[in-house]
Amino acid sequence: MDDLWQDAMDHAVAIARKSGQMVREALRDDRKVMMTKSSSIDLVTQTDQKVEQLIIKSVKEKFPTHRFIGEESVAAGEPCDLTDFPTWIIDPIDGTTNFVHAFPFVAVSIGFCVNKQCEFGVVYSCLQDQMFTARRGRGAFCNGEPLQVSTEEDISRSIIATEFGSNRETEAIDRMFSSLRKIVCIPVQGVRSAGSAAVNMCLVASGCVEAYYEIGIHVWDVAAGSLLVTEAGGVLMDVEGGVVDLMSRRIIAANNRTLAERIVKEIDSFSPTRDDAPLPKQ
Ligand code: LIP
Repeated sequence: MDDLWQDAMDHAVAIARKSGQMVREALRDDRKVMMTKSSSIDLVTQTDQKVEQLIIKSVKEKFPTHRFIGEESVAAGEPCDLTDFPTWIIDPIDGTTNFVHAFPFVAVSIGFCVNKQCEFGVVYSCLQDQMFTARRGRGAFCNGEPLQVSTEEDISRSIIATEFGSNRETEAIDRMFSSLRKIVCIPVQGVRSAGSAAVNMCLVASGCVEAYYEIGIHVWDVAAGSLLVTEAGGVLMDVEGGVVDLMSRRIIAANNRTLAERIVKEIDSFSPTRDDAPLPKQ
């Protein structure tokens, strides 16, 4: 296995840890300084922006030809196009609403793709000091300890995680809650929402949660976590059962295909505007 990307992964771990320190420090003084994006509940803070700038600046210095997809860069008008070039897919604070409320699931998420394939993923759950890492073909780890998904095959003996995002349009809400009701009434043993897609996927990789699904996420929320799940022995699937498309804003991350396919049966799906959809003409 070539070690071509090990240097990049080592940098990702180091900058994620440094970013996590910034987040913890900001919790004390400026987490309430926030703005809104697509709606009054789609939050962004100065810390989101500072962390993303720190990560991108540090990567550009070491890997000047690499490209970026960053949540706040895209929000500022940068294109969200995944090409074959080495690309860093960054969510500076996954769980921004949690950050503003000091709710303890706040993650720095860094995925790295080449030829549209994830080579490594790093998720730093910085209030819990848990560094989740995965390198394609080499397993998934938390603080250096190997991760393995749950072995449970029976969804009625499972915990399922999901989120409701920031879309409050009636059609989307109706479908999300119809899906939730059907899954709760299987019945499953529990439903959980960490408030962070990346943390939910780390919980699947760790075997604490059997599956996570969501419609409305973005590629930066799930790029790193997707490799953590598969390298821990789990599977990814589209909510309608096909191959997952990280730009589609839809995902199921599960411990095995049996549970993933069972969840597909209960989801009333819909298709948000893709992350790589052409920007509206000015
Ligand atoms: C969050 C995602 C979560 C989703 C939230 C939000 P952010 O990411 O991790 O799954 O439900 O609406 O998008 O915005 O905190 O980076």
